[in-house]
Amino acid sequence: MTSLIIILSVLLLLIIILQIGRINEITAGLRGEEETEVKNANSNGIWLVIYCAIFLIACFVSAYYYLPYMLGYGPHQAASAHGGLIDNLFSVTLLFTGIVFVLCHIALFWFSYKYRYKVGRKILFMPDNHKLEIIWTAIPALVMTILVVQGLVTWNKVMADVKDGDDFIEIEATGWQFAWNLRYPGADGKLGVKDYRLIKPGKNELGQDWNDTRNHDDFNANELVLPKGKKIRVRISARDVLHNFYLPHFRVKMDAVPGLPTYFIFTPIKTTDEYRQELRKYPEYNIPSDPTDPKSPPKWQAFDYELACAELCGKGHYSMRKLVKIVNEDEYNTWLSAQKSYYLTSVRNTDEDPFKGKNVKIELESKAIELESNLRKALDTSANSGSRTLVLDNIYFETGASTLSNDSEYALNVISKAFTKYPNLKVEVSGHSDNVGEPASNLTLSQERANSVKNYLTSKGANSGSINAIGMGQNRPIADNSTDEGKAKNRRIEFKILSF
Ligand SMILES: [Cu+2]
Repeated sequence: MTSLIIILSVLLLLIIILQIGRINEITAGLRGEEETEVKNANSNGIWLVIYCAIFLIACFVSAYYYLPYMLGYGPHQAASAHGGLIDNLFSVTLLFTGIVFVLCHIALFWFSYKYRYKVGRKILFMPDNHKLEIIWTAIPALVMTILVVQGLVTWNKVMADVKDGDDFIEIEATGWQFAWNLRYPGADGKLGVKDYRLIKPGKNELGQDWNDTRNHDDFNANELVLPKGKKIRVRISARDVLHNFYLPHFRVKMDAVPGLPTYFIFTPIKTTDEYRQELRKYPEYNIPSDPTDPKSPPKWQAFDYELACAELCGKGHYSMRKLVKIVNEDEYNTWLSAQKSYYLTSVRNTDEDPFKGKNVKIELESKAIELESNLRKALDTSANSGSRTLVLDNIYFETGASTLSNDSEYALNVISKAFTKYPNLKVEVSGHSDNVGEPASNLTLSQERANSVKNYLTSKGANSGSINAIGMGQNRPIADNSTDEGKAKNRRIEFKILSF
């Protein structure tokens, strides 16, 4: 119905215009052609000048009206260290093109008024004019040169890669239809290698090579959380089609190209909260964020930085939006420590894990850190003496033998440091076994294993008289020997602090 009304109205309008034209023709016939033409030319000329004035005023008023929403103006100053350079580039370009825009429009409309039809006015035919040609070629060429040179200088500054010894955090953003995967390097600060041939949907989205131990602590984040004031290098790649890694508030924008990794380096200089406080100063951001709910928080409070895909990559393109949070160093570290390694949570000891059933460095290291803190507590004179026995579940022997495996070094190094720190430390090292095999041979093996630990510690400087090594065999289980896990718990070395 509405479209029918619209079609009818347009038709009616056309008929009216047609009729006006015919009336004009008839009156021209009555008055004389020339008189009418002069009159028309006069009124056309005047209306064109009026239109030009209204148009230019509207341009400036609308620009002023939208100033608080435009990047680079009002509260939207760049939130990155390099952002100002890019804003400056836009401002200089806008200045030149703005001058040309205003002057051209004034000239265009003024000329159509000034040189409107007049009785007896002759048209000047000018085939060419060298001087004019030179002027209107030289000025744009000069302006273009200034813009291009400034652009190149800015590009080289913004795109300079990190140098050896630079302090920076490297993360990775991989785009696909339709999501971003954000990968952080974990505690080692290094992203592990990946290979597209290893990609397995739902199991290994990036194709991370689990043989590379640098992958073991990498984690994927749902939001881009970054600390203020730290240099960030983003590795950008795509898995299917072209995407674009765009952080508008940081003036970061780079294509994500399948098969061709790109990068962008930037330093956030405003936390999310600081940016919100800037917005708060503007009345435009003090209205409810949800226009239908007057009780919703004001716009400034609902503001968040965002990551978008700025390439029209398909119909789900819009859903590639992710939240970006810039926080202080402390908050960042708290967030970091709450993140879980993808390998340890989803790959470890599955069929995908090349280290299935074996120790991995990351676990050995975290067990060593745990032991260090337990040992510190055990040697704390203010703590009660009940906690002076430590169960060492991270000392490993070769199967059925008393030879220490290399993986034991993580735990033994922690222990030997205690002997250096406390020269009077006296301990009892006891070996325990599960109930598999003969009790007598279990007793012998546990004694030999305790001896191995003692020998290792004395080789690292501990006094042999301060360590009493004993074998307990299967006599003191701490878990149920009927399950595999229970047996594993029972095969252990205990470290009892006698005095220090
Ligand atoms: Cu995309």
